[in-house]
Amino acid sequence: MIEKIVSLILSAVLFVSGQPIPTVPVLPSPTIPTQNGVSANGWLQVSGTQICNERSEPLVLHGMSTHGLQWYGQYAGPQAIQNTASFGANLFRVAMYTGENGYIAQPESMKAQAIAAIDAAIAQDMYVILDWHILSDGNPMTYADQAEAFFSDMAQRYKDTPNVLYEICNEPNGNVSWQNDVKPYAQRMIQAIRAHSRGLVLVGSPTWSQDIHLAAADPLEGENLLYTLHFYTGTHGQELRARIDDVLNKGLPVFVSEWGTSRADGSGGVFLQESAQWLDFLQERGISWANWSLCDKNETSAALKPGTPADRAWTTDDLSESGRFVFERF
Ligand code: IDC
Repeated sequence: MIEKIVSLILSAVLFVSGQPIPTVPVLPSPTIPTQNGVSANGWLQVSGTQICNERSEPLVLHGMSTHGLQWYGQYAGPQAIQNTASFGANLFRVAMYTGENGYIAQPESMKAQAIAAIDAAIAQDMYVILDWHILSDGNPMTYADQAEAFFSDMAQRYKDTPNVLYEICNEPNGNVSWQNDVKPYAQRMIQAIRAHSRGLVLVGSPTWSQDIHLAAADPLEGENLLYTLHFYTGTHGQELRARIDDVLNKGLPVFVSEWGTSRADGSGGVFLQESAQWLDFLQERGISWANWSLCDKNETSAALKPGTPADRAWTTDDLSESGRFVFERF
């Protein structure tokens, strides 16, 4: 599309100026409008605090997170993922809840759903985060054995696939410590994943993945690790942004694997001015992000209007206020 426009402008200019019109090749429109997909960038690596592509060029990932697969799995299907890619996203996050009738209650079907979603994102040339979505089970150690078996299996399955990023614990919360719970848990998962894959590993922290300063004071050993910071623009602001700058200065790579335009409970607002301020901040620092969430639930953080079908293409008319704002920023 861009090539076509450039070529048309060029032709017009040359026509008016009376010079011969060179033939500028018009490339066929790619199925995926994003120029920042996996085929163009390959395996990701962390260099300093920045994600880089295979050629060590900085790369920023932008996209959507699903809601819980067990509730809104239809929006993790091939058509919904293709729709998201067609708006320009190069990232998709597959939120597989552990509690709340998720993986722990039904491991086989949840795993099958996660694999189907990952494969659909791969088909769209997207990077895709596999998110072990702990929430009501606040301490990742609670299901560490299941997590270890799961990540070992998935890292083996996708060992030759540069698309997949591993988010090992969505949001530790409650009575949980970095040093005694999250860090040792992360060490176990990193070992399990690294036995097969060099893909990026995203690590959470206590207080719903806000305590990156604790990780910065006592970081993990290893390569291609990033630390997640989650925020909701109706609740979190300057204090958390200052915290990000603080840890970046200490050399800690940060990935915003979940943020919302609402309050932290997923409702209220939407807070678009605050959201713009946040996204500008992230952009200036080259920080990647995924927005919560791709579903039609009647809550302001949902990107789709209630009743939006998952099995057809979407126009901006199908997007909620939040969805219009976020998709515009891809
Ligand atoms: C919220 C959903 C809401 C659901 C609730 C409990 O938006 O519909 O009822 O979970 O499952 C998070 C979590 C994310 C939350 C989201 C908004 O990672 O699961 O989703 N949030 O509350 N952390 C901070 C906010």
